[in-house]
Amino acid sequence: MKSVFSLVILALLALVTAETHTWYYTANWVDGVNPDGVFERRMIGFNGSWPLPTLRVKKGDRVNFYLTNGFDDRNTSLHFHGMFQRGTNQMDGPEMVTQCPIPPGETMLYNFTVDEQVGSYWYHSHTSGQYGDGMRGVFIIEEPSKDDYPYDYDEEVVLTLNEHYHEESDKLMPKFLSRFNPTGAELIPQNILFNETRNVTWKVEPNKTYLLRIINTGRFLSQYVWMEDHDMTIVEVDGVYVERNTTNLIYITVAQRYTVLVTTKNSTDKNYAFMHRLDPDMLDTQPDDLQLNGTNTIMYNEELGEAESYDLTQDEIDAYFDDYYLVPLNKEKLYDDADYTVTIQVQMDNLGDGINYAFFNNITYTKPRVPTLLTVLSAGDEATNELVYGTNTNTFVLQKDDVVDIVLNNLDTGKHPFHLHGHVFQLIERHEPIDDDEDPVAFNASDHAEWPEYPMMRDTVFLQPQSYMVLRFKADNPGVWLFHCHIEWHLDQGLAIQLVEDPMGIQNNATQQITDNHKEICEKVGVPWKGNAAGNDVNLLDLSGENVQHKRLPTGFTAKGIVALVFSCVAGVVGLAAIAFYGMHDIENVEERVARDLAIDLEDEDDSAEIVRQTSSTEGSSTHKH
Ligand SMILES: *[C@@H]1O[C@H](CO)[C@@H](O)[C@H](O)[C@H]1NC(C)=O
Ligand SMILES: *[C@@H]1O[C@H](CO)[C@@H](O)[C@H](O)[C@H]1NC(C)=O
Ligand SMILES: *[C@@H]1O[C@H](CO)[C@@H](O)[C@H](O)[C@H]1NC(C)=O
Ligand SMILES: *[C@@H]1O[C@H](CO)[C@@H](O)[C@H](O)[C@H]1NC(C)=O
Ligand SMILES: *[C@@H]1O[C@H](CO)[C@@H](O)[C@H](O)[C@H]1NC(C)=O
Ligand SMILES: *[C@@H]1O[C@H](CO)[C@@H](O)[C@H](O)[C@H]1NC(C)=O
Ligand SMILES: *[C@@H]1O[C@H](CO)[C@@H](O)[C@H](O)[C@H]1NC(C)=O
Ligand SMILES: *[C@@H]1O[C@H](CO)[C@@H](O)[C@H](O)[C@H]1NC(C)=O
Ligand SMILES: *[C@@H]1O[C@H](CO)[C@@H](O)[C@H](O)[C@H]1NC(C)=O
Ligand SMILES: *[C@@H]1O[C@H](CO)[C@@H](O)[C@H](O)[C@H]1NC(C)=O
Ligand SMILES: *[C@@H]1O[C@H](CO)[C@@H](O)[C@H](O)[C@H]1NC(C)=O
Ligand SMILES: *[C@@H]1O[C@H](CO)[C@@H](O)[C@H](O)[C@H]1NC(C)=O
Ligand SMILES: [Cu+2]
Repeated sequence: MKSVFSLVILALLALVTAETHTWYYTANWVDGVNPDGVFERRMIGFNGSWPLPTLRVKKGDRVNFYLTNGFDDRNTSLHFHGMFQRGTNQMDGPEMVTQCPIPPGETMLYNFTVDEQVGSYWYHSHTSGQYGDGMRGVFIIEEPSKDDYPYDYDEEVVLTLNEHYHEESDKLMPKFLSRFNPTGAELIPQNILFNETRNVTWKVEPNKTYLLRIINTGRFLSQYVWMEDHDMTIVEVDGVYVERNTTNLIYITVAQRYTVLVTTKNSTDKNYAFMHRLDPDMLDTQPDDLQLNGTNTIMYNEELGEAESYDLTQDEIDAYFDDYYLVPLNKEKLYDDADYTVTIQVQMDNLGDGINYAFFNNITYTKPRVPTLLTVLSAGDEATNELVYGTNTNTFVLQKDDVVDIVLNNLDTGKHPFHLHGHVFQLIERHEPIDDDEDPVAFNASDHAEWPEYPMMRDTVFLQPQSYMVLRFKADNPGVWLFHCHIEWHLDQGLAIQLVEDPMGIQNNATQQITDNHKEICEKVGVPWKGNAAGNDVNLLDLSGENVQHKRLPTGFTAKGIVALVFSCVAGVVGLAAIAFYGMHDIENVEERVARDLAIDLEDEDDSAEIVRQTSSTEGSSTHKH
């Protein structure tokens, strides 16, 4: 009796203290920003300022975020990265997955609660290229009081990491997704950013413990993070508290968060370097003028000036902390064996338009004509039939409360950071990287490693080159959740699948119904809010008119054909400087890469190879290097 009474009191208290945070912001360009101190450009800000504000809420609060599209020439959207959005799937953000894009002049209300989560998160546009242009910010969910935090600390500090391009995404993306870039070489950034700028001074006091929230809000590159003569104790990853584990070096992919405790020295007789470095293995080429390292100062004493940079050897870098070994503080056990397994292989390949795409199995994610959540809501009993979601959206329907394994086999030679919306998952196995000159290794269910008793959990995790990993989660959150590579280049190449979790549970829930505000946005932007992936709401099984990927290359049309074509076109039309600009410095290497991507034997066709070499030898540009 007494305990029931106190529970009621507690519930009432929670109601009393839960706050609604109402924010109104207009997204638009901000002119004359100079994040890296060497190049002025415009960035996407809120209400005329950039960088974007850090939003803070407490567990149990409600968020009412009114986003107005202030651009005159583009749609937008907003994703709160890592939020479960339980019962509020349409507030998740990705356009054509859970919502219609917001057209210029319109306002969308993102209305959700944060009942179950705490920790470091972030928010960003989920419309191509926009977050790389600056539309990104930090979102912190605090415990109701600092005493509820499981670890002691004195002060909390936020730190975002990023890479930076001098050009806008509107210029970059067409160059990347182009037949003139047949190997899909990602464009190279011009700089590395620390807290959205460079050469930062972090003023600290001696003998204090700082809770440092490190968030990679980049669009492409992982970063190494280390400090001169200071350790970092990891206590939280992607909003999941972990048992403390101390390291001197963190490897953080885009979209990941590491919250660490740093205890300062007792004396103020020295300042120390705070270093970070872009992962060079993810770059196709490394221009001489690209600074991989950023040097910042842990400032104990202003009179002593900035710290000198502090290097690690390659061996030390290679010994970065592997997040696989972290243990969730709540000791969540390995879930039961999977009820359902999604096995997907990652592959990069060219389609008939000559462009290099990314595939899960043989499908490159192609947007449906109706946002998938709105198809769920309007498809009646057919919502459980994968067909209504289209043949090119890579959609999997999951049963309520199933334990699901995602097995990822990587046929590509690159690392990829994968993110699941609406969940954290257990990383139950991750195989080491396989060298370029060996064959990719795939997961074998009847011959797997021993799985941990308490697997590490988070929402973004990297997959090693030509290797595999297995993720496990519970389908306990009805909604449509995107699972994708968080490298913007690769998402735009189509490296995504959609998980439709418990479609009938979505349909039958009052809180999941389309809001009037959302319906109006769809009408204004001209996207139907009902029907199958082809927009057909009469015959749900008729998908004629759906968006589909380009046709495959005709047989006989070879990689070297593309390369020869590309180089003669580029040389003729744009000039050879453009080749270097596109990142294809080493022409013979390009040829090999295309051949490998297309599984073609180079020995057979010497003529087109000759064309390629001749083209390359006429080149005299100083940016070309071997
Ligand atoms: C942003 O601008 C809008 C109007 O342009 C204003 O109503 C709103 O209060 C501003 N938001 C903040 C947080 O200042
Ligand atoms: C950082 O330092 C570099 C090299 O000294 C300088 O060129 C750049 O302008 C600085 N950037 C900022 C934002 O202070
Ligand atoms: C906004 O989205 C709609 C629907 O996908 C599309 O037709 C329109 O071209 C987009 N607007 C812009 C400016 O890109
Ligand atoms: C609707 O969704 C919420 C959040 O997931 C859940 O708590 C509630 O039980 C659901 N209602 C029904 C009728 O399924
Ligand atoms: C936000 O959602 C809650 C729950 O569905 C609803 O009661 C409230 O009216 C919504 N807020 C606004 C401003 O629409
Ligand atoms: C990063 O920027 C935020 C917001 O301006 C600031 O509160 C924080 O102290 C900065 N972090 C570091 C390490 O300087
Ligand atoms: C460090 O701080 C602790 C309390 O937080 C205090 O007891 C101790 O004397 C301090 N030591 C120095 C060297 O300042
Ligand atoms: C600072 O001094 C305290 C005792 O006063 C000691 O416990 C702590 O280890 C010292 N910290 C460092 C970084 O030396
Ligand atoms: C920066 O990074 C590179 C790794 O490519 C390394 O060789 C170099 O010495 C680093 N340090 C500094 C201070 O530039
Ligand atoms: C800490 O990490 C190491 C690997 O770096 C691992 O062996 C150890 O089990 C971890 N301990 C905890 C408590 O997370
Ligand atoms: C993928 O392959 C399957 C079977 O091999 C085939 O049915 C399907 O049409 C292919 N899809 C695409 C988009 O090529
Ligand atoms: C998977 O492992 C089993 C057991 O070791 C083995 O018999 C089988 O050949 C393996 N399959 C593949 C495709 O390697
Ligand atoms: Cu990727």
